[in-house]
Amino acid sequence: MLAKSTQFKQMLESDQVEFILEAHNGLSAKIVEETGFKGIWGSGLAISAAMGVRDNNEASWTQVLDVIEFMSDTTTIPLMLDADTGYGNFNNVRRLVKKLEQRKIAAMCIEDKLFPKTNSFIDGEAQELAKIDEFAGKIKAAKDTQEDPDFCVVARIEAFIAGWGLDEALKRAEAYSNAGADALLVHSKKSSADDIFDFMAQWKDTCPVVIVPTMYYNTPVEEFQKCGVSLVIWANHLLRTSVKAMQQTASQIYKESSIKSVESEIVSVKEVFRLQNAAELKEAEKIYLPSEK
Ligand code: SPV
Ligand code: MG
Repeated sequence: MLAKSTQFKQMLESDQVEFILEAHNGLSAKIVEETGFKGIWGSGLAISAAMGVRDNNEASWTQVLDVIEFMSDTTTIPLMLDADTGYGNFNNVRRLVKKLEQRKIAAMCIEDKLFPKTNSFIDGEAQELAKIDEFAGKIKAAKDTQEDPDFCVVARIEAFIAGWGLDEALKRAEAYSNAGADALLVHSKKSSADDIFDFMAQWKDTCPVVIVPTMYYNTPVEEFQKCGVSLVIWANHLLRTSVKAMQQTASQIYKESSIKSVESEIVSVKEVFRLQNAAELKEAEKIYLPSEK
């Protein structure tokens, strides 16, 4: 089997548009893989929400690292970590890359905002962008640090989010591509994909483009393929569906003071054991554990 980083690089470089789905812990990561997805988005929003904190770097970077270690251990497909701003300056980024490679994380995405970051859908226009050369330095530092040649650094451009528009987005794209980024993530909060189409029409295509259509979910994916997007991230949908399921089940059990009616609506305990691969442990015990006569 190809290294996770190589799998990810091939997705970025393939001719067709590829899709990865958000996960926020080992279990959801496993479900993403089992479903057939070729990759996992380690979403900062979803991981922080699952921890019960805000998407403002309230969880420390090593706490995030612990979560994605579980996600990586339980899967064979590549994971791209949403590493926010890189949790500091170029030096923090260098250490991060080292730790990610040790955990077989295929890629990281860093965004050109300031630490501590704020989610792009909260007062985007009020958010300050990083200086272009400072952010380019982070990208270069990451690329100079990685030991696995296929580890990917995706540079996320927040120019549209912060209200700067196309020219600024293109200027940043060129600088980040020159700094060595393996791909650019162009983010937009519009309900149409106009920002993305405008960008793609002008982009010189020196490196692949990644998008996050959370807000422009109505746009048919063929449009993304047509304009040359390489990778689409479905960024938070397992988190959001689990919130709904948990709210419904919690409320039903609370109202009925009984677990009888929810039983047929939730997975069996056996299914949980299957996802945990309990069967493998049984087999291993036969080999390694002396049986008591
Ligand atoms: C995330 O999933 O954490 C992202 C995408 O960064 S967004 O929430 O759209 O900023
Ligand atoms: Mg994020």
